[in-house]
Amino acid sequence: MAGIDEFEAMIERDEAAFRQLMTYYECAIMEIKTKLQVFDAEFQLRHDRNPIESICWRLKSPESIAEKLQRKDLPVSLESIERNLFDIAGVRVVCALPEDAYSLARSLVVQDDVTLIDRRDYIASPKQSGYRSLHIIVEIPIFLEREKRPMKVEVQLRSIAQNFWASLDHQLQYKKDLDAEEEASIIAELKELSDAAAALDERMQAIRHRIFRD
Ligand code: 0O2
Repeated sequence: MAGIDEFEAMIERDEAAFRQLMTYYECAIMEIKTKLQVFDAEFQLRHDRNPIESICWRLKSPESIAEKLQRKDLPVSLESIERNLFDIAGVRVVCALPEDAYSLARSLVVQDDVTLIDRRDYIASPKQSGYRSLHIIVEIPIFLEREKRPMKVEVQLRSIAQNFWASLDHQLQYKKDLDAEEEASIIAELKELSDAAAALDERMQAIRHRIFRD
């Protein structure tokens, strides 16, 4: 694949600079994680419960970066990665319920060192597959020895039920040896299960409001 070869050649030429850029993204992830952990601790103090179930993160793999540059017909360079791809640094926040996803996203974007770049609400408007999640792209500065550098991070926020669904759906994407009919039937069933998970979330949310009277 020409795009992958070009990407590999670019990394070989500029390995130190590529590693440095990835480290900067990792630093931005650390900043976001710390902010989320602070919200969680503060929420526990004020409301006696934790909105965050778990936080995980990843740096986009070189293969996935190369594939996306090629798919979008973008130049293969470090500048192009930084300018055009906003999901190199990814943080996934699994919240108890969907309303926690919204409230955590709000808390994050109102911070004065965080800038909202993009917001995709796949909870309000699920994807065709049934995928539900709130995605925000934020820019946050990292403080290096000699400079302050704004970096972009994609934060995906979703409920436990939405995450359960997305994890199983993700496994299907690696299973490409299914025959077409079986695959279509699984996709249709997954879509139904996504709606069932959304109904479960709604009922759980209603129960929470009854318990906490909020
Ligand atoms: P990874 O980890 O990045 O290799 P864009 O080109 O930006 O408009 P993009 O990047 O596909 O489109 O953005 P989108 O669709 O808003 O979000 C992409 C990410 O959301 C995916 O990352 C998944 O993590 C998640 N996602 C989107 N749709 C689905 C889905 O139908 N099922 C599941 N399980 N996850 C989904 P990447 O790029 O696949 O992975």
